[in-house]
Amino acid sequence: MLKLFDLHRSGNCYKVRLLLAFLGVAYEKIPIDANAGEHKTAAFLNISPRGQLPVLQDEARVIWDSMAILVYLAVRHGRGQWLPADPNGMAATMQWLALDQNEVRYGLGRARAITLGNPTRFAQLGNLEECREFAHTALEVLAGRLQTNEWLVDDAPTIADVACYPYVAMASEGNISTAPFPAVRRWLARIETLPGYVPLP
Ligand SMILES: N[C@@H](CCC(=O)N[C@@H](CS)C(=O)NCC(=O)O)C(=O)O
Repeated sequence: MLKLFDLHRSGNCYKVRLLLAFLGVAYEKIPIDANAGEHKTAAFLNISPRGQLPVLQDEARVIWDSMAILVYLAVRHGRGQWLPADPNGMAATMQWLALDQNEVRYGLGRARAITLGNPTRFAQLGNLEECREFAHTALEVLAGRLQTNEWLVDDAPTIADVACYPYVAMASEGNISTAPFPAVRRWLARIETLPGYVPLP
C-alpha cells in the first residue's frame, strides 16, 4: 500500500491527500512530528534530503515534493483524467504547477506560514510585503484564466487545480482576501463539489 509521510497542517501535504481522495486510492498516512523535529532526523533525511513533507513511498520508490507526487499519482492512477497526455495540455498543467510552486507558495503559502507563526526557516526568511505582492500576482493570473474557464487546463479538473487550490483556499489565514477575485472564489467552490473532496486542514 502507498505510504504518505504527512504533516496535517501543511497545504503541500493536503494537496496530495486531496488527489488521493479524488482518485479513490487507499494509502497509509504516517504523521511526522515536525514540532519535535522528526523531519530533520538522519532517518528522515535519508528518504527526503530536503527534510520536508510530503513524501510518498510506493514499494521501493520514494518521491519527495508535492509537485512530483501529484504527477506520479496522476500518471499511475489517474486513468488519463488528471494530467493530459497531449503536449498542449501537459505544458499548460506544468505552467500552473510552476505558478503554485512560485507565486502561490511564496505569496499565499508564506503569508499563512508567517501569520500562523510557523517555526520554519521558510516562514522566518519571508516578509509580508513581498508575500502580498506574490499573492496578488498569483490571484490575478488565476483570475485571468478563470474568468472565462471553469478549470485551469482544458475543460476538466487536473492536478493543476489540485496544486493551486490549498493555499488559495486558505488565503484568509495569511490575511489575504480573495474577495476582489470572484472568479477564483467560484473555482474554489467548484473544486469543493468534486466527488471525494476532503476538507482543508
Ligand atoms: N516544494 C515543496 C515544499 C515542501 C515544504 O515546504 N514542506 C513544508 C510543509 S508545507 C515542510 O516540510 N516544512 C518543514 C521545514 O521546511 O522545516 C513541496 O511542494 O513539497
